[in-house]
Amino acid sequence: MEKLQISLIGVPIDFGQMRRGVDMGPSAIRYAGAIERLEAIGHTVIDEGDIHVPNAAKLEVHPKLRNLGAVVEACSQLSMLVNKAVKQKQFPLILGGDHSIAIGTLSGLAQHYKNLGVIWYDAHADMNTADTSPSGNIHGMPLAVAMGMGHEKLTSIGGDAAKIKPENLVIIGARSVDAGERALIKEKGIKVYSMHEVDRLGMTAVMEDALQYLKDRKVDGLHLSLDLDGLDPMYTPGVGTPVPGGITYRESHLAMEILQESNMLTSAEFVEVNPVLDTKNATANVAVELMGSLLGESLV
Ligand code: B3U
Ligand code: MN
Ligand code: MN
Repeated sequence: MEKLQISLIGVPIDFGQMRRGVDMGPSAIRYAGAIERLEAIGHTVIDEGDIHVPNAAKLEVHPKLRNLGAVVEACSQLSMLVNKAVKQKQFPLILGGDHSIAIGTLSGLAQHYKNLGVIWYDAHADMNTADTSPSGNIHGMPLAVAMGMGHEKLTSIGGDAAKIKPENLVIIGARSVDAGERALIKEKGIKVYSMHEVDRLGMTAVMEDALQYLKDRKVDGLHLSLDLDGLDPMYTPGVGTPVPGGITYRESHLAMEILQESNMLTSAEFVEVNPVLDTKNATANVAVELMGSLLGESLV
């Protein structure tokens, strides 16, 4: 296994949704031993610390995009840091924060990868726009933004062009999808392995299929965006919008191991860890264990 220079970037933001506390996610994940775990595998970790998240109340407000100004600020900074990491041949590993941060991550990655593949491990499709969103929460919108849809202030971070192609995206674990998102998935022909497919095919087939699909599209990089609410809340209770009937702990480790074996992965982010809603930091602990499987820890 290739030993990586990992650029660890914390994004302590909770403005993309309404449950306070997910801004403590990076601390919770560090406290759960992320750096030690990655170093034990043999990787070098360059800890960039946490980016500065401005006070939302002082920035632009928008009736249908909660805390727009703060999200734009944080994502712009993150985009630059991710860009810098990739330029220096480092592996960006981003710790959230709510899922709105993926707008910044994908923007930074798009500066280098012109045909980026994305695996979106999530109970949700995160593909709303201000017009379709039932909540006005930007954490439900990053995929729409990355495909070039949504408010100009969001889509223009790191350049006006779309950051990802709909045909290079695979969603795994979906089980709470809004009407507007469903229409967009149909319209764009987006590949989704919902919980139906996970149950029916099993995680091995889902992952092998997903990776073959992305290989066939000749992706030049592969980003994993892992929302801890993709797992069943039995394993990861510390998330803002838990949805029952999720992916198991074992299936998740298996998915991470298959991703590692593929040798395709070029970046990852772990989001929506909210220690305030958790018991005994369970969710951050699972995040760190999954990072281990993803980045080459072996069982025996
Ligand atoms: N789809 C809903 C709920 C939601 C999205 N992402 C999370 N929750 N974590 C929305 O508000 O867009
Ligand atoms: Mn999400
Ligand atoms: Mn989610």
